Amino acid sequence: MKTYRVASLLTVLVLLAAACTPAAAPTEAPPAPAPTEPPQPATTSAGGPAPTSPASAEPTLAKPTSTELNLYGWSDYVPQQLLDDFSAEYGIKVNYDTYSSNEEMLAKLQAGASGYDLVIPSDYTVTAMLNQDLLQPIDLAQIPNFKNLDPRFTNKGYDPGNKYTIPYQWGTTALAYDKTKVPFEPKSWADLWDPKFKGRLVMLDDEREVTGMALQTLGLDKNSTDPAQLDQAKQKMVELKPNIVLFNSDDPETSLITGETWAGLVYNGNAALARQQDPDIEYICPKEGCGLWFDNLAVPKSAPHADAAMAFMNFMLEPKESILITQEFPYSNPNKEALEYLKANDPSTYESYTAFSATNPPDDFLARAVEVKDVGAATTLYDQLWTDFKGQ
Ligand code: N2P
Repeated sequence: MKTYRVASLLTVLVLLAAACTPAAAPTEAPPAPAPTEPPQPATTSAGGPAPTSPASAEPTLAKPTSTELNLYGWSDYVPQQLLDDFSAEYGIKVNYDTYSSNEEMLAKLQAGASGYDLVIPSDYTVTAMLNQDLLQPIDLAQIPNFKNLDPRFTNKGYDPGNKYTIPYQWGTTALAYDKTKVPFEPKSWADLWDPKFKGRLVMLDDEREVTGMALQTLGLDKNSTDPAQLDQAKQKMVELKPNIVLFNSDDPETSLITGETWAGLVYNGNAALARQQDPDIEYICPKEGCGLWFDNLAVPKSAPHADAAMAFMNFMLEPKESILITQEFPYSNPNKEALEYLKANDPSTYESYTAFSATNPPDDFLARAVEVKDVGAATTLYDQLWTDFKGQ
């Protein structure tokens, strides 16, 4: 008993000394035995001096032990080079499975798909996933490159404090057109209903954006949950159908480039990709308004390789990795250090990025862009409307 008291006292003194020494790591000291614990032999209970490690501002990053990462992301959205770089750095094989809409990804996870480590939900889908307890928290201490992000794109309402998500890309959903093909210059969504556009429009296969556009055209809230208003939107969409030749969310830019379509509702990156091939492509936020979205990396609760997912989130925020995204899939990049890197290392891409409304929307464009919000129970109204509309 006497031996124990002396040992405890020694331990406390050692801990105190460790806590007072700047170079020591107090958290690594063995805890003092609780008084209720049975006495320990003197040889093991005294504890040695706490192991010391050099003081450093950089947190120690956990090295993933997983050897695979299953990414489930939008099609045409994550550059193969970025995945290859990650594999080379960490010895982790990446499998990239794709989807074309938030709804497709969510339905798959809701149905119990459990092999995915990383998904890329938009804002409103983050809300839905959090409400359904489908995501796991992330440890920002393991993602020091988070500091590279422009604060305008962190701490958003759908995930205060970025407890579950890391910004990936952001953008708008608006009207792209080929100025040499359209019969007149569109200024408003309502212009797309003109019979001159018969069989010449492309629409994203995106129920919230297309319905939202119809609502905006009617002067209604893009996130309306009123069944009567949604019915009005559906009627309006049905009237547009003769002008729509294609629903495509993967590569709608192709039809604009080939001339199959003259105009349509697309994501900003689609317009930017079209513009690279065809300088006559314009991209506007019509006077009734357009869409605004923020896509994020997130880790499903059931992820088998969450450690690899966390490592990837930090890795893709490295400026030289992040610019691979902008170079290949020119949506808007929330990583301000990456944009600086792009400016210094690839000035021509940076110049096209800053000069075009799709990648760098002017203030008056953004002022009319409305974020898609989770509509809770009304989601089924949108789902039903979309099925009816597509089937008609
Ligand atoms: C990539 C689609 C971009 C995602 N094909 C729009 N939120």
